Amino acid sequence: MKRMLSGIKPTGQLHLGNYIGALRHFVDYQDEYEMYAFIANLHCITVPQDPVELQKNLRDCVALYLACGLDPAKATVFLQTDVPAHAQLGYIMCCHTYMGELNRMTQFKDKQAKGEKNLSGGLYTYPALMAADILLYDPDYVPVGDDQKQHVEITRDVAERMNHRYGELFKIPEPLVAKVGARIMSLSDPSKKMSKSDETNKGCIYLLDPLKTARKKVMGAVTDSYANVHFDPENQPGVSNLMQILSSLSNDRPIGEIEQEFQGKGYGEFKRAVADAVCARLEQIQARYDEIITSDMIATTLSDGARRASLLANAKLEKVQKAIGMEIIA
Ligand code: AQP
Repeated sequence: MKRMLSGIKPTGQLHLGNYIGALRHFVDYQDEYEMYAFIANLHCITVPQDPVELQKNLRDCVALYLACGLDPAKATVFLQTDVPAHAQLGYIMCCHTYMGELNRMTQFKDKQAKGEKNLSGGLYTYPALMAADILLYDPDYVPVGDDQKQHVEITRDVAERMNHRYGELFKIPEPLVAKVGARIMSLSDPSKKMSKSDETNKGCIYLLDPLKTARKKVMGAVTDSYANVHFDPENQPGVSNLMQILSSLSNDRPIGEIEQEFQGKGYGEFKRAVADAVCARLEQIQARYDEIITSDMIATTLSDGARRASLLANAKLEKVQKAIGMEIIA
C-alpha cells in the first residue's frame, strides 16, 4: 500500500480552505493509502502564540480531523511533539539546507517584505523542519493545497542532496495538489488566499463558525458587476472562488455544470446555493465535533497515533544518524 503524509498547523481555528484544500482529501485517501496525518504544533510557535489559545486550537484541530471523517482505525493521527524525532531530524535537515534555499521561501520573504519586526529563527528555518516531518515517514505522496507545493519541492531537493552524499536514505515524495479547490480565496478579498490570519474576519469561514455567521459571510462575498456566473479566475475571481467552493462541497461537481445551472440567474440565488452547501457541510462537521470534544477520543487517538508514528520515525532517525556518522557504534 502506498503511503501518504500531511499536516496542518493550527495557528488559529481551521477554516474552509484547510478543509477543501487538504482535510477532505486526507479523508478520501485513508481507504486507499496508509495515511499519516499530524498536527504541526512545532510549526505553530514560529510566530507568537497565546498558550491558552494554542492549546484550545490544538485540541480543536484533532477533534476536527476526526469530525471531518478521519478514522483512527485507518489513519495514524498524531501530535508532532509526541514524536520527538521530528525536532531531531529537523535539526539535521536544517544543517543540510542552504540559506539561499530558505531565502526563497515565500512565508519568510513576505513577512520580511511587509516590514514585520522580530521574525523568529524558527520561521526562517521551518521548511527544514517540514522536510523532516515528511521524510521521517518515506511517504509516496504529500497531499497539499497549492501554497504548500514549494515546501515539498525543497524537501525533495534536500532529500536528493542527502541521498547523494550518504547513500539511499529517503524516498523522494511527490506533492499531490487537487485540480479544484487547491487555493480557496478570501471571500472579502479574492486576490488573497483564505487564511487563519484574516484580519477582517469576513473573508474566512471557520469550520466552527455558527451557521448564521457562515451564511452571512457567503452572502456578503465580494463578486463583480458582470452579473454572470462564469468561471474566470482572472476577471471574476470572487464568483470563480464561490464556484470552486460549491463544486468541492458537491462531490467535485464539474464547474461547467454549475455554470449551466446558474445561467441567467442572479448572484443572490447563486450565493444562496453556495451558502446552503457550506452550511450543510459545517452542520455535519460541527455535530460530530460536539460529540468528540467531550469524549476521550482525542486522548486515545493521540496516544495510539504517537505509538504508531514513532515506530517509523525512530527507525528513520536512527538510520540517518548512523549514515552521517553521528552515532558511536561500539
Ligand atoms: N485557502 C486555502 N485553500 C486551499 N488549501 C489551503 N490550505 C490552507 N489554506 C488553504 C491547505 O491546508 C493545509 C494546512 O495548511 P496550514 O494551516 O498548515 O498552513 P497555511 O497554508 O499557512 O494556512 P493559513 O490558514 O494560511 O495559515 P496562516 O494564516 O497561519 O499562515 C495545507 O495543505 C494548505 O495548503
